[in-house]
Amino acid sequence: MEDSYDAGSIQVLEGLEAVRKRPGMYLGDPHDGSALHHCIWEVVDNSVDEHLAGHNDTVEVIINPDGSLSVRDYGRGIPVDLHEEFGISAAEVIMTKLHAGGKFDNNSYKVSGGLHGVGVSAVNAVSEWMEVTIHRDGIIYQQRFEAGVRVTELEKIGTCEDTGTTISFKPDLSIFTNITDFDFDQIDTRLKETSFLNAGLKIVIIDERGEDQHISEHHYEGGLAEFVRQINARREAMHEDVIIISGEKEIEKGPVTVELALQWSDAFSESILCYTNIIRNKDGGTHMSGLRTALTSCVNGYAKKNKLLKGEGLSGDDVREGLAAIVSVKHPDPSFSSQTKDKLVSSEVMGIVQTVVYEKLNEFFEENPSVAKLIVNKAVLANKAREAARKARDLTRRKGVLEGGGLPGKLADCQSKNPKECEIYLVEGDSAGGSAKTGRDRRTQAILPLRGKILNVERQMHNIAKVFQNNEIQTMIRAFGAGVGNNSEDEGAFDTTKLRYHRLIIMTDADVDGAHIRTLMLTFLWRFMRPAITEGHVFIAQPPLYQVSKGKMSRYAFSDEERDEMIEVLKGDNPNAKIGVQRYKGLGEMNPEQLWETTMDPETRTMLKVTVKEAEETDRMFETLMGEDVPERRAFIERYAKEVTNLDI
Ligand code: 0RA
Repeated sequence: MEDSYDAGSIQVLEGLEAVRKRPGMYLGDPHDGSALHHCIWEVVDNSVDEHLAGHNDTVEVIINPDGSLSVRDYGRGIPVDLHEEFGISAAEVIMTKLHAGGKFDNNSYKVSGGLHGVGVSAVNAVSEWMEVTIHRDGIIYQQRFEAGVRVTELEKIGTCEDTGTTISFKPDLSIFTNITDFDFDQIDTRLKETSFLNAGLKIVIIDERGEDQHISEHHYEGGLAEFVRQINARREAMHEDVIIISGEKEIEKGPVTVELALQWSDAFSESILCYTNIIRNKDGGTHMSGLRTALTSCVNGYAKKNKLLKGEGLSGDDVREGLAAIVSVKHPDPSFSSQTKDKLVSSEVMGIVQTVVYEKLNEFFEENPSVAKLIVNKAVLANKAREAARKARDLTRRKGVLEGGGLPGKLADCQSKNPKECEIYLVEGDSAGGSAKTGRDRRTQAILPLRGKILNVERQMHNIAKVFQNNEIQTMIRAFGAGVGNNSEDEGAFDTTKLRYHRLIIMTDADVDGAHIRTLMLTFLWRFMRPAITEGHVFIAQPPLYQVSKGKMSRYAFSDEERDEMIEVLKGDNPNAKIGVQRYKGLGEMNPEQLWETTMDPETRTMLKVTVKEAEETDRMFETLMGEDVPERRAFIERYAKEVTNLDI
C-alpha cells in the first residue's frame, strides 16, 4: 500500500509540473485570457457529464470577488472511496491525476465532452488554490490543494441531505498574465451555448464582484432550434419555422448521429456552428463540408427543376448568405486536427452529413414550396449582387492602373519596400494628416489622410457596387495593394501576403467623431478585408488625452487616472503648485513633434491590436451597431454603455 501511494504521488507531481511548465499545451494561451477561461470550461464539463449521465439538472457558476470561481452541481458527488491503484481517495485522484476524468464509470460517460478534455487536475495545477466540496451519502467532505498539491486530507466537515460537487479555484497569477479577470460576457455566451446543446440543463452564472450581483440563467428545452432562433433574434427570419434535420448511421465503432437546425434570415453573413460530442469545432471540418456540399446541390437542384434560375448555377456563398445553422454530430471515436479540437477530420462524417442533409432538405423543399422559393430567390439576389460587386471591383482595379502605378495621390508613401517593416497610418482629416506627414519616420511610415466620415458599408451590403465607388474606400484598397473581398476563391480577393504594409494603423481623434470614424473603418475592414483583422495586421493608435505641465516640464497622460497621478507627482511637496492641464481633443492640436513623440514613435508609443474572439458574434455586433435597426442599436448601446470610458460629448 505504502509503495503504490508513493509511486502514484510521484507520477501526480510530474504530471502537474508538466502543466505548470507548459500551460499552453494543455489549456491554451495563458496571456490573452484563453487559458484562463478554458479552466472554467474544463471544470464545468465535469458537471455537464453528470447531466449527460442523467444525474444532474443544474450547474451554478459563481465569479467570486477574490478572483476565484466556483462551479457547483447537484450530481452524485465525486466518489470518496479509496482508489485501489493509488491508495488515495477517488476524489483526490480526479483532482490530481491528468486525464483521470471518467475512468470510473465508462458506460454512463459514453459520448461526453469532458471525458476527452484535460480534466480538472490540469486546472488544479495552475491554481493558487483549489477546493473541492462533496455532498454524498449524507456527509459533506472537503479537501484543499495549492498549485495542484494537496494541503489537507479529504475531511468530513458536516452533514447534508442533498448530493453534488462544488469545485472552487483561484488562478495562479504567476502563470496567467495580462488578462487575469474572468469576463462575464464571455462566460455567459459560452455557457449559453452549452445549455442549448444540453436540452434541459439549467446553467446559472452569478457575478459577485460588483456592488450589485449580476445573474444570468440559461435553461432551454428546445435545444438546437432554440439556439438558431437566438442567433437570428435580431434579424428578420425568412421562414417562421426552423428547419430540423436528423439522422443516424452505424459505423464499425458504433452509431454516428447527426442533428441540424437551419434558418435563413435577411442578414448578409452566414453563421454556421459545428459541434462534435458537444464540443465546438471553430474551424469546422468534415461535418461542415458535408453540409455545404448538400446545401449547394439541394438549392441549385430545386432552382433548376422549378426554372427559377437563368444562366450559371448558384455558388456555395450565394446559397449560404443569411443562413444560421447548427450542426451537431455525436461520434463514438472522433478525430480532430489538433488537441484543441478546432477541426473535425473523421472522413466518414462528410458523407453521412451530406446524405442526411440532402435527403431531408429536399423533402422539406418539396413540402414547403413557398419557403423553398424564398430561399432560392435570396440566393439568386446574392448571386447578382456578387456579380455586380465583382464588376465594380475590377473597375476599381483598372482605374488604379490607369492613374499610373496605382497609388493614390493623397498617399504619402514610405521609402522602404519591405512590407514587414512598413506601416500605414489611416488618419482622420487633412490637417492631422499634415502633422503626421511631417512628424513621421519617412523610411517605414506611410500616411493616408482620409477626409471626413467614410461610407458605412454595413448599410450597403445589398448594393456592394456602391462601396467600390466610394472614394475613400478606393483609396484604401489601392494603397494597401492586397485586393478586396473576403472570399479567397474570388479573383482579386483580399490577400494579406500582398499587403504593402504589415501594420494598418487607424489614428483618429479622441472624441465621439473619432470613435465613429474608427468604427466605420473597422466595419469596412471586417466586411471586405477580414484576414487583415484575423491575422493581426490592424492596430489603433493611442494619442494622449492630456498634457500635464509645471513650468517648463511637461508630460503626457493617456487616461484620467494617469493624469491625476501626474498632477500629484508634479505637485510634490507643494500642494499649491497650480499645475497646467491641457486636454487634447483632436490630433490637429498637436504639432508634428508632439504627434511623433506621443503616438507614432515605435520606441515609445502604445497601440491597441484589434483582435476577434468570435467571428459569428462579431458579425452580429456589426449588424446591430452599424445596420438599419435603430431600436436594436439603442438597446445594444445602452447595454454596453457602462463599459465606455473617455466619451467626450
Ligand atoms: C466519477 C464517477 C462518478 C461521478 C463523478 C466522477 C463525478 C465527477 C464530478 C466532477 C464534478 N462534478 C462531478 N460529479 C460526479 C459516479 C459516482 C457514482 O457512481 O455514484
